[in-house]
Amino acid sequence: MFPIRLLALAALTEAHFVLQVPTSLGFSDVLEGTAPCGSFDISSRAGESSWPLAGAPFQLITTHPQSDWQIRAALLNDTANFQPLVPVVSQQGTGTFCLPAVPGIAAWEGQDAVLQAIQHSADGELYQCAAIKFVPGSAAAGPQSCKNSTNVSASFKPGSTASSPGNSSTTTSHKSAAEKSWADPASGPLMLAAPLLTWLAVLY
Ligand SMILES: [Cu+2]
Repeated sequence: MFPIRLLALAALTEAHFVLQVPTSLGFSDVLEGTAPCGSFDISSRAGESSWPLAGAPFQLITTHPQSDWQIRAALLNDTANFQPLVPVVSQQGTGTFCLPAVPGIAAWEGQDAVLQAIQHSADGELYQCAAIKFVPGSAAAGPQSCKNSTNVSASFKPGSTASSPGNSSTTTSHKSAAEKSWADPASGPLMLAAPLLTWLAVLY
């Protein structure tokens, strides 16, 4: 009995996070720290989701009590160039964490893209991806399950402007990509301002 119990405990401890919406390219407990997609093939189109430019739900389960999140996207034909969809999210609490309407990138409408979720956790950086395609139209309705667990809270990190949250060696490259994005009027901070205000209301 004891070894089985120990195994279960270990599995829970190592679960890190599991992307639920959109459909993940895959989840591997052991290899979730492997960039850019937790060891899964970034070019896979398995489970491709349509992503309305006005927003789509983003939902996961986390086992870490404190994390910073990056939610980014890249074109399938340019996967070295991830762009932030939202500023860095600072999140507390374990369980379900959901953002009901993460906006898309208008300039990429109709093109194959890859969503990437990065969890900056006590275990280091963890990754999952999803095949998505930005489509026109109003925000998609979130699933019933899109509700933060009672002990889960989140806020945008002040001054993060959707770049990298910290002090890792990759900050510089992320930042240059982000700055390019913000310089583009089509996806600049003014365009994001309205959805972000909506979100803050939902998050609190
Ligand atoms: Cu973990």
